[in-house]
Amino acid sequence: MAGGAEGNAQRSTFSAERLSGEPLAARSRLPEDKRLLDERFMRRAVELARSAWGMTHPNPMVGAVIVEDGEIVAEGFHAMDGGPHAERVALAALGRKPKPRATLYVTLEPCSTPGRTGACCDAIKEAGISRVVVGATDPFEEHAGNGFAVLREAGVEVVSGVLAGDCADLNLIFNHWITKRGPLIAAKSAVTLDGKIATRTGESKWITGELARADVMRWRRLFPAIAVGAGTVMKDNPKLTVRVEGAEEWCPWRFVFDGLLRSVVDRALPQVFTDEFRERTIVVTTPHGGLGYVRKLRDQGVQVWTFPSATQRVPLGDFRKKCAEEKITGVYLEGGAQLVSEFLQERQVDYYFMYRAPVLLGDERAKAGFSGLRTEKIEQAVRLADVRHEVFGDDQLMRGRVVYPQKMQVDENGGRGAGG
Ligand code: AOF
Ligand code: ZN
Repeated sequence: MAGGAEGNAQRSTFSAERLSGEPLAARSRLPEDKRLLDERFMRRAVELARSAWGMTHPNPMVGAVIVEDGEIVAEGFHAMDGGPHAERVALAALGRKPKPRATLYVTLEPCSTPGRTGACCDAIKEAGISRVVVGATDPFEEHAGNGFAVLREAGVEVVSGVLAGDCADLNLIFNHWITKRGPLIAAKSAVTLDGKIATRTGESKWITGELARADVMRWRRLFPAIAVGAGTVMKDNPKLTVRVEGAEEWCPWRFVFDGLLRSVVDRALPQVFTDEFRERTIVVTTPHGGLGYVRKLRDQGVQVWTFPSATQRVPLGDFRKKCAEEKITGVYLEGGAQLVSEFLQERQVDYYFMYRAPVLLGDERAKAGFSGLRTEKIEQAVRLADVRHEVFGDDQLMRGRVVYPQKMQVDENGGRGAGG
C-alpha cells in the first residue's frame, strides 16, 4: 500500500479500519514523509496521554499536541475524570489563537457532544484549527465517528487512524467499559519456557526478572482493582499495593476471593485485612463463609461482598455485574492458578498478560497456570487477539484480548472451590 495513514495502521496490531470506524477508501492519502511526521507528533501525544496513567477512570487517557510550522507549540492531556479534555488543555496552554495552518494531534477522536466539559469539536472550530490528526475512534456511541463528520463539515481537514493501534491500546479498559458496559477483567501470569508458574513444591518467586516485575507494577497502577484468591493471601501474605521509587505507595481496590472465608483465621490476619489500606480491601464470598467471620472483617473496616451460591464458588458473572454497578472499570487478576482457572472456565477473563522467562523446569509435576478445561482439539482452544509483544530484559510479555471457542468443555475435576 502506498503511504497514507492506512499504511501505518496496516502494520500495527489493530486494524485501523475497525478502530477508525471509516472505510479505508474514505481516509486521506498522504505522502510518506507527511505520514512519518504525523506519526512522530502522535507518538508524543501518546506519551502525554500516559502521564495520567491510572488516573482518569472511568474516562479514557487522551493526549494532544498543537504543531505550527513543524514545531510543537503546545501540549495537553486529560488528567482526571471530570477534568478538561486534552484538546482544551492544549489550546489553553497555547494561550493565543493558533496560526491558520496549525495542526492538532489527538490520540482519541474529539468529542462532538457537550459532556461535563463542552464538546472539543466546538473548541477546535472556535480556535480555527484547520487540520486535525486523530489516533483512535471514540467507541462511545454518541461520539463514534461523529467527531470526524462534524469537523469535516466545518471544513477542517481530518486524518484518522494514525498510530491507531497504540492509541486504542492506551484505553484497553475504557474501550471495554464503554462497549461491553462492564469491567475489563484481565489475568496475569509469569511462566517458564515450559509454561509453568511454580515448581512441584510450589516455589514461584523470581521466575521473571526485575524489569518484568516492574512492568507488573505499572499495570497494577493502571487497573482500578486487583484480585487474588484466598490461597494466595494465606501463602504469600501479599500487600497488593503499587510501590515505585519516587512515588507515593498506591493502593487499588483489593479483591480477595474467599468462598469459605478460610483466610479469616484466628491467628494473625493477613496484612490486606489489617494494614493502613484495609478499607480498600473487599472480600468476595458466599453465604457459606460464616457470619462471624464476616463480622470480624467488617469490624476491621474491610468490605465484604456476599453472593448467593449453591457451592463455595463465587458466581463470577454476578461479581462482574456488581463491579459494573460500583463503577469499577477494570480488575487485574494476579492469581493463584485456581482462581484464574475458575475465571477462565466461566469465560470471565477478557484479557491476558503472560510474562515468559528463559527458565526451564522440565518437570511434569511443576504447576501450570491454568487447568480444568478439556481441550481435545485445537479449535476448542482459547486464543488471544489484538496481540502485543514486549520485551523486558530477558523476559517477554505477550498480551491480548481473550477469544473463547464456541464450545469450551470444562473437565469434571475443574470445578474445585474458589481460592487458589
Ligand atoms: C476528548 N478528549 O480528553 C477525553 C474525551 O464527561 P466528560 O465531559 O469528561 O466526557 C467524557 C467522554 O468524552 C468520554 O466518555 C469519552 O467519550 C470522551 N473523552 N474526549 O475529546 C478527551 N477524555
Ligand atoms: Zn472532548
